[in-house]
Amino acid sequence: MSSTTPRFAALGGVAAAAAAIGTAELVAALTGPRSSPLVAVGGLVVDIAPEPVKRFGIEVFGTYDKIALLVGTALLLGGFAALLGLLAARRLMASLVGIAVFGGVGAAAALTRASADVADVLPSLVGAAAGGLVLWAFVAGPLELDPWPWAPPTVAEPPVSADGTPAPVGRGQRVDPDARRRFLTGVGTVIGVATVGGVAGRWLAGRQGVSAAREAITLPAPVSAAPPVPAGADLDLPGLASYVTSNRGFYRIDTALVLPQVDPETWRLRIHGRVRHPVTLSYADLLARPLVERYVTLACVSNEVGGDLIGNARWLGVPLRELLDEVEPLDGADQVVGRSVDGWTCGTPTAVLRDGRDALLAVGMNGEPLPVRHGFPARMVVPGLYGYVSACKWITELELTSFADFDAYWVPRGWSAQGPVKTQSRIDTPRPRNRPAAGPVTVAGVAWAQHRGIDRVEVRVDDGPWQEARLAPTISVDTWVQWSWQWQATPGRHTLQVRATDSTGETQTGQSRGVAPDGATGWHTVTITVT
Ligand SMILES: Nc1nc2c(c(=O)[nH]1)N[C@H]1C(S)=C(S)[C@@H](COP(=O)(O)O)O[C@H]1N2
Ligand SMILES: [Mo]
Repeated sequence: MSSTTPRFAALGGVAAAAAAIGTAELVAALTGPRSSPLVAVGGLVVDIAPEPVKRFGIEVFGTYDKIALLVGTALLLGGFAALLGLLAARRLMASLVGIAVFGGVGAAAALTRASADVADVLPSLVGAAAGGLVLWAFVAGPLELDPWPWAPPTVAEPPVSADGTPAPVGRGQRVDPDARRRFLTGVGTVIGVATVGGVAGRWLAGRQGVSAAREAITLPAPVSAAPPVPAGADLDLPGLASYVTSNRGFYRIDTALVLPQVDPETWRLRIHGRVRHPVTLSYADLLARPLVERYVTLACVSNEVGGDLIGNARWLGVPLRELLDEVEPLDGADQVVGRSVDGWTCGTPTAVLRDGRDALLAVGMNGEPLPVRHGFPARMVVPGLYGYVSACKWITELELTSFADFDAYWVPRGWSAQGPVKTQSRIDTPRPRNRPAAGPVTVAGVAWAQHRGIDRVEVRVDDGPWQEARLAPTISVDTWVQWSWQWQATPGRHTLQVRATDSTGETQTGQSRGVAPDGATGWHTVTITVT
């Protein structure tokens, strides 16, 4: 059927895949970024990947785990495409069916996404059609159109074997240079056009975002302002995390491959389930209520000992306790499920939200409307609980239910249904690469035990006695605290360790445990070479 050499067939396959993806991204500019097959399949993979794989992704790539996933997917697709090209050179129909299967997988994945609609299958289907067309043009060549500019290369002289029959074309045979040039130009053109189209599609999709709507918002002043940051709370040392984390510097963890763009005009929060008076609130309703502003330190359960998946911000919002009091949870409704527009859920104990702590339905972060990546227009922030059980971003529902009746997103994936933050401490300076000079060295870091508060931080050198560090002032039991300790450092390699004790008198355990199922334990340990 084809005279294409294997390398060229593979290239044709890659060009077909590029055409498919570029076209799909362009169509997704109309149907929404989450209908892009890359994003939809990636999202499905994130949801169904076994827990250890996901943890590996977060550990190795951290906040870049999503980029890594997309790049990995693209590489994998490229490999498959090359194989499909090879197949096409022999069995065109089979390879076209292969492309159709890919398109079908993309379309099906798009349909599994939360709040998907039928149009979401279009990017995958139109993309697959474009890919099939390109593959056909390259590998089989439309015979009626001769000479077709993208005709597959032909051998200059048909080789003839000893018995006079034409020998099959294969590896190592020479291709007519003109046909070869045409083919490669065709491949280059298709890949170029597909890339431009794909990037344009992404860009167009991004422009439909809610940044403009967000920037137009002026948040009302709180009726209860956050206490000011006490003087000296920020030791302001190089390498030490600042006391208040900027919005740009704040860690981001979520399962969303593309950021949900939620229009505050049409956004609604439905509070329902096992309640006496279900209610639906608009963004304007929220802003019209008395708002409070509080500093709360938010931490991720996937934060390793010494890790940086933690930040402290000033949140503005409606006390969740007040909302719950109004809807009146029924007996037995011991869990409040926060549900995001993208279907993600977290389950928070109703009692925690009503015990008087500053659990907020937040609309503001450090004096601005919530950044889109941190949950615009509204999210939950609950002091003392890890984010995965409490900090639902892009929230659209609060459903009162029970822990017995519903498992939130991470629970069937092996994480604990209850996620109180563990008492932890971290050494920020010196770091191993600093190689300080012998003499006085300031050792400093942060410690946290949200909603219990830190009572004491101790440091030790080379397994020596624990020595008490100085605690900087902090705002409340819901925020982290900076600590420092003067070390008379002597030349050589030394091990520094830190441990914290919370206000209940409990000192963090030195037993090292990983992040699953309910948060890492152990003492942060750094090895420093003193010169
Ligand atoms: N919609 C949604 N909200 C979410 C998540 C998510 O995956 N989807 N992840 C949670 C987790 S695990 C954490 S630690 C916090 C992180 O909040 P941040 O990204 O604003 O730092 O958000 C929580 N809220
Ligand atoms: Mo998290």
